[in-house]
Amino acid sequence: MVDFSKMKAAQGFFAPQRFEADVLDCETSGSIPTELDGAFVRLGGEWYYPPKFDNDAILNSDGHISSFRFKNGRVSYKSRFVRTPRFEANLKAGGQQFGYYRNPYTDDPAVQGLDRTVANTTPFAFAGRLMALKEDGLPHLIDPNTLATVGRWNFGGKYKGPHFTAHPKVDSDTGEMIAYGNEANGLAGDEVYVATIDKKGRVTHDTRFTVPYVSIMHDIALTEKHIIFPFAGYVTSSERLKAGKIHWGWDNSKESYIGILPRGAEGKDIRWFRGPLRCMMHTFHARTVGDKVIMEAPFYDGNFFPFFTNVDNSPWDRTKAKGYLRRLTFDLSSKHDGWTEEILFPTPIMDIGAIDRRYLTRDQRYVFTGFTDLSKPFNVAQGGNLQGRVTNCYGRFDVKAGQMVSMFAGETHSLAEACFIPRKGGDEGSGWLIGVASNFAEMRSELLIADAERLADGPIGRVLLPFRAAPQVHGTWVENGELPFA
Ligand code: V55
Ligand code: FE
Repeated sequence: MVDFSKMKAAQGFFAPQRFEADVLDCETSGSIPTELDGAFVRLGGEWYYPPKFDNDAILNSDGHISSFRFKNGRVSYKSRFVRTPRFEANLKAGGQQFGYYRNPYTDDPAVQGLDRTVANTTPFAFAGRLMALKEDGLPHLIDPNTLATVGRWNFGGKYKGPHFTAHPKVDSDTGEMIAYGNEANGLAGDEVYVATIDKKGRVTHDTRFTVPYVSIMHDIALTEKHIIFPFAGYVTSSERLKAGKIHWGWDNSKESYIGILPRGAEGKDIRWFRGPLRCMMHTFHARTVGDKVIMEAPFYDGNFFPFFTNVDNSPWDRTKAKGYLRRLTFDLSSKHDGWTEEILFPTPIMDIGAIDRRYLTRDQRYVFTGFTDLSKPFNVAQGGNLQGRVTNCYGRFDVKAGQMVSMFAGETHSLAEACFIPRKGGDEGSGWLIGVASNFAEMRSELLIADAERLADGPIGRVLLPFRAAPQVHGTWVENGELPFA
């Protein structure tokens, strides 16, 4: 029996949809650039069965992968559930057998020992393969044309960690990937596994290090010379998990840590820097300049996730869940174990966004992300009572000049993560910015396309879906040829 009636989040725009979609030639408005030949692949979570616990993290919902395939000015849309061992086991049993986010002690006995990952975070194309990633499991390979799940992939047995990050980084000059996984020595374990993988998909180096305390280590930054590992605030332990709690809690008494590991070095060579508590989830980019490492990242003031509750039982503080574009500078020639920090823009931003990945390990000028422009209208009569709570704009932030140019999505719209598509042969930031908007007035989704150098002109085209698109955590543009599209 499938019964969503007791689930709090089962109503409204983000109510679970259990179907898999195919739209062969989508309705569009404006113009769809004919230069675009590839696919915008998105991944997110959708509950196929309701969670066992109503206060579980949305991050525990089933992976659902979708793709907007662009060719000759036409677009087709497709979406499929990621058929993880967990999804298949639930489908066979006809219900949710898995408990809280990353806590196997809360699972039904029938599924003890089964891979728990839902593969719901990042789609990633690398070495001719499309992978669905989540930080508590191995990659799942996906057929780029059918979106069928092929199976788990550990780089031919050469990637030796049990977990693979949702945010591997690819060196824009060498094509080499850096991937890692935390809790590599078991549940709530303090070891991180790091691997270097060449552009053909061969693991060429790996190592391990231990962390000052076990925390979410969701993203890293990569320079020509260094790997930067930020973490802060979230905590876990065997005791906590055995007590049947959700994997992470937030501890306001902790400091932030950022580890810097020279590329190709052994884990013991990691150098830890310490700073005031922040919620450090995603990064934009970083560079090494002489003895300095400089990173730009959208860090929050405090706990971003209300479902990872504070360990001191204090209520979640919405005012601290604000992200700012920050620049952190580390001086490797100094013995000082802190960093300097500046906020580059006064406007709070979404902590996910895009850069021109062709220049990932170089000095960069532009960061693209969503934010809420409170001066723009929201149509409450048509879109509901959401004013001030929608991501109504994309911005291009010039981190050198401190300038921002923005694009308004519409008066009943809220945007998911922005994706940058480079123009072939173009300079940094030359290309298109695309992303999916929820249109609350019409209860359906639109894909917006803008010229990344002319955001203020607004979208040049839209792809109109006749339903609410599958949810998205992250998305990626994959050029035809990078993967063998039909
Ligand atoms: C994040 C997302 C996750 C997860 C842990 O955005 C952290 C951060 C969608 O899954 O499992
Ligand atoms: Fe992420």
